[in-house]
Amino acid sequence: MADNLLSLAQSGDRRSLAKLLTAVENDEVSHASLEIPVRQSDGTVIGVTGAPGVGKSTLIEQLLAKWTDDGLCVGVLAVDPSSPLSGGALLGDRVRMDSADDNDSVFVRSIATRNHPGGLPTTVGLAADVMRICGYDLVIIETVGAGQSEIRIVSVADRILLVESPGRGDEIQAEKAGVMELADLIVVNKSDLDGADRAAAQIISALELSDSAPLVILTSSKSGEGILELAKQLLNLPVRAGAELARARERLLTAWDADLLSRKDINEVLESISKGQFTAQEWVKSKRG
Ligand SMILES: Nc1nc2c(ncn2[C@@H]2O[C@H](COP(=O)(O)OP(=O)(O)OP(=O)(O)O)[C@@H](O)[C@H]2O)c(=O)[nH]1
Ligand SMILES: [Mg+2]
Repeated sequence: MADNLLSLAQSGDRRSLAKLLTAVENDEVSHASLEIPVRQSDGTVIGVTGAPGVGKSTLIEQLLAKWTDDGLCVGVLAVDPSSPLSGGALLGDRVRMDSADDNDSVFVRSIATRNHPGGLPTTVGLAADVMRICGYDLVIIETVGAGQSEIRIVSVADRILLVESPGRGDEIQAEKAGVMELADLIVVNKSDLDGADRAAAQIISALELSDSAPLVILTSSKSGEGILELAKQLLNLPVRAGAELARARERLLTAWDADLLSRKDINEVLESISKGQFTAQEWVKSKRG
């Protein structure tokens, strides 16, 4: 059944692609069952992350307009935390991006993160790979970058764009540290607002110590500043050695976690640890032999 959906989706049938992505989301298919290889990183899957409200979706819409004008087909995966708090904003996203979805060269899909402890990056990775082999030249993954689990998701991407905006204060420093390490490009969006230059200068000075700092660009979805440059840069982002290593680390941890959590005896192990029959460290050691 999934085979059939895949070949229909590859021939351009959008409903089949939508159904196939649902099967991916529900963990009903895998790279193996679909007989598709795990993609090698080639710069075509781009993660876009950043705090809530910095303008990620608006930026993506503008990039879509530019790229599709240039003849590219683009898939978008919006990773949806499904929390009641951000539900409103995300619903807004869907409505807005759905208008882009009328266009045959764009396919937008939300993926819910609930009920996916640890397994989500694998799901998102497969969804991106499916879009790529169905003819989408680029796949953009939008995720709200607020914690470790989002870093994991974003590490599925070949290149990472971190979006910032002015006036978010110093609290950004701590939260950013992990993602900055993974980013290939940092955008200070909303450059039409006060404080954008200062925010960019702060980021650049925070990066001064690193060997291969990511490029920092100012953009505004309102005035259009920097959008064309961003669209161009994202298609040709060089691999940043430090980021590649940091992403490899996240991918390894993800694969390791997924493997561990899929053990048949995982519930017994958890129960024994919770009852104090052995410690987590003891169990890990015993498995290492
Ligand atoms: N002034 C200004 N406002 C912007 C700009 N880009 C986006 N906004 C506004 O910022 C708000 C949030 O934009 P979104 O694109 O939804 O931000 P987001 O990062 O996708 O938000 P979440 O998905 O909820 O994390 C909206 O009200 C936008 O109109 C910009 O360049 N300048
Ligand atoms: Mg958004």
